[in-house]
Amino acid sequence: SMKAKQLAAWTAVDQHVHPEYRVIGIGSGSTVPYVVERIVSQGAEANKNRVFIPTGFQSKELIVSSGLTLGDVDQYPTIDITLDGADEVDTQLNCIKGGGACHLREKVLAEAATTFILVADYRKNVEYLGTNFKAGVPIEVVPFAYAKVLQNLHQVLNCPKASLRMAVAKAGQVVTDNGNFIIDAPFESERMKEPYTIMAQIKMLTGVVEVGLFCHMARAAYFGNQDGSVTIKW
Ligand code: DER
Repeated sequence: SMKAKQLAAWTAVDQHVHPEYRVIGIGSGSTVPYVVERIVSQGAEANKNRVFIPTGFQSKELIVSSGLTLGDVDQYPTIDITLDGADEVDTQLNCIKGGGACHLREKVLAEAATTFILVADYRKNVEYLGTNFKAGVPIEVVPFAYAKVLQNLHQVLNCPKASLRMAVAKAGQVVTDNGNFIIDAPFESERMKEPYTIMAQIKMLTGVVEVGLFCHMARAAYFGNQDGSVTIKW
């Protein structure tokens, strides 16, 4: 719910976005706008020397519309802190990302960041991945290889339900900010208990650009709860 997202975002910003942080990565989704809202509230003085790196079109629009300075990832290959949402986060802080089809650039900024922080509502706070998020592991693939990768998932990785992500507000398939396609690959719960294994197997399939499993990357995860409390995993 909205309040829970805002709670998570504000708490994370207050605890991690220090005045000396100059280069800040901003993720995508519906929770991150509250992150930006809280950073803006730190004031013009605090933000005047900062640059904000986007993880895609939505993130870029959010930065610009909030009056914050847009930075280019080429100029800032090292980022002080990246804050982003997630589709689900397990007890080891592994997470599923890519519900919004932005996980390639999100993972680049997560890896480039000294500190990577997740913000989400209580629905994303699980013991094992796949508990609530049933759509499957998002996989960005180059168009040329999507049918081959689908076949590999069905026949080699034993994931019969893997499918090409079709668009809702557009005829045909989803196309990412990078011009690629998305495959959603639902694995049974036992295998989702070892996300690193699955991530590595998928990543090795030629034509796969990036996998929406972020393993051992986050420093902490903030979850807003319905009762107004915040749960922190680290
Ligand atoms: O796609 C992603 O990984 C985004 O971070 C997104 O899925 C987060 O979801 P939210 O809208 O609940 O913040």
